[in-house]
Amino acid sequence: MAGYTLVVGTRNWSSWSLRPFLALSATGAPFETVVIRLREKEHPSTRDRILEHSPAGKVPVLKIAEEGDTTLVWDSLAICETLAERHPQAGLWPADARLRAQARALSAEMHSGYPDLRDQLPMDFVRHLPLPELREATGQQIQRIQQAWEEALALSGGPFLFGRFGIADAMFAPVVSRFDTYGVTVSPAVRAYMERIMALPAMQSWATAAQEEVAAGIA
Ligand SMILES: N[C@@H](CCC(=O)N[C@@H](CS)C(=O)NCC(=O)O)C(=O)O
Repeated sequence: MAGYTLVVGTRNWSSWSLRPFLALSATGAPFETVVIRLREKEHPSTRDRILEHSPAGKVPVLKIAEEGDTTLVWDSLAICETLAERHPQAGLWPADARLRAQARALSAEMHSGYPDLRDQLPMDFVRHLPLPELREATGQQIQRIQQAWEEALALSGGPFLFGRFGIADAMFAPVVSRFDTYGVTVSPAVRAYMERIMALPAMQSWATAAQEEVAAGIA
């Protein structure tokens, strides 16, 4: 059986790391977590430490040890795709081809988009912060995300975006956290979806780890 190690950044801040953590947790496979402190400038800096694990110089990274070899998968969406392929029973992509196409499109939209949202509302998992004055583009991105979630939930019937919890939910989980942190106004359907995501055991365990980082003064 393969041994998984997931290399992640500081849990309170690393939105990219949260996604594969949720997807890997959903497979039920055992895994170890290695945490690298983000925003460390002194040697060994964050960059030095990440480079010990991946030449791409970014977290998250999944290491798959099997048959005497270790395969590195870097990039959050690539890790999720790899897990979907290796754990078909986890249903990380919907079984229905049309829903799967929508789930893929939405995940890719999240992966490559929403620069203003990322810039103005960075993930700060455990804190509650005032909503800054939003640029027009940020407001539009917040509206687009809510519209996309409502459409997906209506299309699939829920409880998650495409039925059971999957990659699209994992990709958007950091946005759920951001909406919560900054008290973004959301519709009742979006609020209910956010509560379902926040209640996931894997989200709770991420929250506990992030709280410990904040209490220790490292996040
Ligand atoms: N496209 C990448 C982005 C990963 C990324 O930007 N990771 C940030 C942390 S959340 C990072 O490694 N920052 C460390 C640095 O830039 O030194 C992915 O999806 O995994």
